[in-house]
Amino acid sequence: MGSNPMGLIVALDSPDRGFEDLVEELCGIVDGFKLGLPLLVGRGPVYTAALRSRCHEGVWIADLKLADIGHVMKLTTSLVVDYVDAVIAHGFIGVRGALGELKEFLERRGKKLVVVASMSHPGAEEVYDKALPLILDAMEKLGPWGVVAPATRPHVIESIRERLGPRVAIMSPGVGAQGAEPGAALCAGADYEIVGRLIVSSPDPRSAALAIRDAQGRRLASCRRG
Ligand code: BMP
Repeated sequence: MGSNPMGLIVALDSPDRGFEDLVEELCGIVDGFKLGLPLLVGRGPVYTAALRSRCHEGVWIADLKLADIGHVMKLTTSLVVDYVDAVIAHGFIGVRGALGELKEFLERRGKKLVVVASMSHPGAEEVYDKALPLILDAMEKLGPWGVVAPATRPHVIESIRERLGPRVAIMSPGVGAQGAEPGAALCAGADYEIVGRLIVSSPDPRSAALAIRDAQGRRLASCRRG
């Protein structure tokens, strides 16, 4: 990865509002969209597929946060797989009978698997970060296209990048509403920052996205100089 040093993915989560105009406004300005579970369940696949048809640029990710046996994860994924590029599953479920089957299912359809390696909220230190060495062992075996790692704890991103090398795409939520500054995760080795409320709750989402891109660029320039 690392081909786009300033990746920005917008998280669309709320089921209570229409995202049609926002997607059209941001199409081509950001590097993709992440469809959250409240939106996917609340609005259903007809709505979310129609949303995707408004923007064919960038990577579209179904954030199903799957954590089940392979058989059930494949059933769930089949509901969205035709109109997204990637699906997110939890990392703690392991490879055999779970992530391995899901990866094969997605790859046969030309789609990507993204696995949560750790999370951005404080409680991730209680369990997820402690299990990180085991999860990274599993990721080495599995070879997912991408992993999720917290912008709120850049040292976790650094250790994932060091362990998994340059090929895996690291996607980092936690920017803005959860406290991380734009660009901090990129400086730690992430490829994409995932941003929800800072963009979607702004009265002017396009300007908010462009301002985040500027801030990412400034932060990257300063961390590379340092
Ligand atoms: P916001 O920028 O509004 O805090 O949204 C963050 C987005 O990233 C949400 O869609 C959330 O589900 C997701 N996310 C997260 O916040 N932390 C994680 O560890 C993993 C996530 O997918």
